[in-house]
Amino acid sequence: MATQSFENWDKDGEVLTAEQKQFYEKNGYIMLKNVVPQYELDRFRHRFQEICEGKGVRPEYTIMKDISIAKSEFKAGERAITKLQDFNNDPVLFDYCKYPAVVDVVRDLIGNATSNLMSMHTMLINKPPDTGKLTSRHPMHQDLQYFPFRPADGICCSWTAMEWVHRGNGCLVVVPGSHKGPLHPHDYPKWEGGVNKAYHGIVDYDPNTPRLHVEMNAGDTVFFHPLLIHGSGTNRTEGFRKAISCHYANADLCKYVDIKGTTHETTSNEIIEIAKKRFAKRGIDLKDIELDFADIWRVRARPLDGNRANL
Ligand SMILES: O=C(O)CCC(=O)C(=O)O
Repeated sequence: MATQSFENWDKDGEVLTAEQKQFYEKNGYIMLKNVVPQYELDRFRHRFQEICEGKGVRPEYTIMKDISIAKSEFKAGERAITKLQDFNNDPVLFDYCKYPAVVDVVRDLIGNATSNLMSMHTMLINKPPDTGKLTSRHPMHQDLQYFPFRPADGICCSWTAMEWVHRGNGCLVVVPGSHKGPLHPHDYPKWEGGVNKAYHGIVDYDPNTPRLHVEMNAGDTVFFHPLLIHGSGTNRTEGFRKAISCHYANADLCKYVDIKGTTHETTSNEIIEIAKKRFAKRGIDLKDIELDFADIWRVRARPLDGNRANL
């Protein structure tokens, strides 16, 4: 197999300099300016708004609502929806995952020009104005908690700001270098105002851990490692804070692993239950069927342009 770019942190990549690659290797993230142009972001925003209005919604999309807004007068539509997931087959939104300026960077971080890359997990995060219950926060967590494939170094997330994101509207918060540590145990935080579905946080996370607020303009993109500890703050503005994101895996390197008996079994059980409910809505009863967590990811994942290799 050809050398992966990340095995050569001291060499320039195709688009990143050796210095930029080393920054990622040391800190677990890198933020690049102006990666996605405004006209593409406008297409993604428009498509998201259509989905919020129920137009062209495919059965596999996961549409998540803010727990406190869902109980308020804004039960539906863009005001209530915090997240759209699983848009790998969306004719407009998947263009983000394929966007060359994003993919080229990912290749430099987890593979090389010929690696078979897969889009594993997709999200459009729409952080609405907080109701005062602080449910717009996202607890500090590691994305690897949700993934039954390894190695972690073969996975990278791109997260693109769709507008100005800053401390006031709940920008991303990262703990630089934390990707060098282990995967920590996760659970729902015990927040008074409630916690959104599947927003797990690191148990016993020390809020005094030094962290960095990543303020970004529209189109700026942060690339980060799946073990990087991160989260996001409350949206204290009257506007939405939108970002679009894709987790990529190098399918030549990564393989599904059995996570039974590990610290992320609770998360996987919850995701399996969500999947079963979705089938039940379509009249398919899987109540007594044992679903394999890896199969859920096999169905979700989509190759970018190559083949599935191991995934
Ligand atoms: O966009 C955000 O607020 C954080 C999203 C995030 O970290 C996640 O969904 O895993």
